[in-house]
Amino acid sequence: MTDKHMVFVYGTLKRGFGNNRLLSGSKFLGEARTEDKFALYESGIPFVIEDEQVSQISGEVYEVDERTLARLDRLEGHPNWYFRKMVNISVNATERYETEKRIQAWIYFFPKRQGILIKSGVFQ
Ligand code: PCA
Repeated sequence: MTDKHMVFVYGTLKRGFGNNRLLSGSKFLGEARTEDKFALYESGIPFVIEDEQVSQISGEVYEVDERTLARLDRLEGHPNWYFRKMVNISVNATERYETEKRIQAWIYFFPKRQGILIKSGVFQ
């Protein structure tokens, strides 16, 4: 059994965006948001900044295997471009009888502000 990792994605790895193909073999766990506030910037591509508190960030959570995580790291340039860290995430209920779940998942932060601030925390 290979290791499983939870990954929270907020940008080009989401459904409907080009890089989501890297997650085509991974389990989608639901739409989600960060528990803590961060800052989402965009200049063509999105960047979440760890040390600025603007809004919760919206995205999706996937369960990925070791190999997929390594591919994501390569795509995002971890740890030299984006860097991956563990954060607290609330995953939306997918069924009416469910409640939201609190989990810990990896997120790709970016080290410096770039482009315009998206105050809603939603990249689209
Ligand atoms: N890809 C990663 C980080 C930013 C980006 O565009 C993601 O979707 O979470």
